[in-house]
Amino acid sequence: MYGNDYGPDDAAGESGKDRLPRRDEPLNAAEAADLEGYFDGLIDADQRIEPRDAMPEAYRSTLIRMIAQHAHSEIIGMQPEGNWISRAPSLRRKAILMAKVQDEAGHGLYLYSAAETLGVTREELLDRLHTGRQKYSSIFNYPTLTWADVGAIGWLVDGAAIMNQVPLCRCSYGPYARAMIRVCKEESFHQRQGFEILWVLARGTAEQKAMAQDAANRWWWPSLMMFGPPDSGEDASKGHTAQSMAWGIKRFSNDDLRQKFVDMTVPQAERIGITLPDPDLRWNEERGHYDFGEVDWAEFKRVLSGDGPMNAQRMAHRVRAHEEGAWVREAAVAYAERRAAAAAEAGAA
Ligand code: BYC
Repeated sequence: MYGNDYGPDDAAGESGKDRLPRRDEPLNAAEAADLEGYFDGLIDADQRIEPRDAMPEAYRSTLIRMIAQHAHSEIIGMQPEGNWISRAPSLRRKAILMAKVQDEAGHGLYLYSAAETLGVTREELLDRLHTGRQKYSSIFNYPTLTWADVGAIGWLVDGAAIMNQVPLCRCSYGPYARAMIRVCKEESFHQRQGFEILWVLARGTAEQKAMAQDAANRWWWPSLMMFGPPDSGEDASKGHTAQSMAWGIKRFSNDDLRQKFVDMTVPQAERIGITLPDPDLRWNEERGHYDFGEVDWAEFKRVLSGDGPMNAQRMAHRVRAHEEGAWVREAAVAYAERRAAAAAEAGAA
């Protein structure tokens, strides 16, 4: 077992805390005898935990839950947008949308790989998804009714995703933090393409403008739900946030990120020329933030329990795609085995 030997040079490390020296030798006897102390020391020094470091079981299982849920969201998130690839309004829009949906598949792959470093297989994670034992983001249980929804997903859903994921580039678990760096770069492109779709529609015909407004109306509240339930003030002890922040997995509360998202997005809506569907939305000079209305948490709970508009369809499609893809997985394994056998034979010769 080794100490934490990655990290300070990547996107992490603005904490200013002293770093433990980089390690490239096994733990000494005292460190090995006090693994919990060693783990806490790494966390206190704001260093990365790597797969080969000892870690408390609860830290490991929290990360498996969170990274797997994130990976599942990426691949289920391909469905609402994939719905529009064959109907994109121009060749340019189609090419951009295909690239974006492929990016989401890639994000799923990095994230399943990151989860696998915690000692769980991809097959097991997919099985947990398909049997409802793990979740994916609530947001993907809403339908994409018009082309403007593709714009709203890019602008609002990817905008919310970036707000949540940029701090995850500083997550204490190395493989997740490193995966997030590339994911966030791609998400920023996605967010801009969504903004641009709505910008163009808002400058089009009256019908196109109405379509952009309708999409924003339908996606605004579900986007605010993406950040998760309230976890500050009197809700501070609810959910996983306090423990995950103590472990350096989460860097901000759900409520803080939601507020940052609202503050970032309201001026963007004004620039596009669409209104956000919240009569309580207004700048609060004293707080230096926008006030906004109450999220419908009963709706969030309904969607999480499987009763959203698209839950059944999303899962049925996912399971079908997995079953129909069995031959690809079998062929890939057979090919890898044949190559390995050929390499072994060449090595023996
Ligand atoms: N949907 O204590 P909390 C994308 C659950 S991909 C469903 O705050 P935590 C994109 C939560 O799991 C976007 N469930 O939990 C892809 C927990 O359940 P349990 C996905 C939710 O984990 C393709 C309970 O509620 N991003 O943007 O500390 C195309 C209590 O919550 C949700 C990520 O996954 C939700 N929205 O914080 C386009 C980012 N929210 O264990 C775009 C990584 C909460 O009590 N994940 N729950 O059964 C995270 O940052 C955190 O896991 C969350 C929740 C902020 C989401």
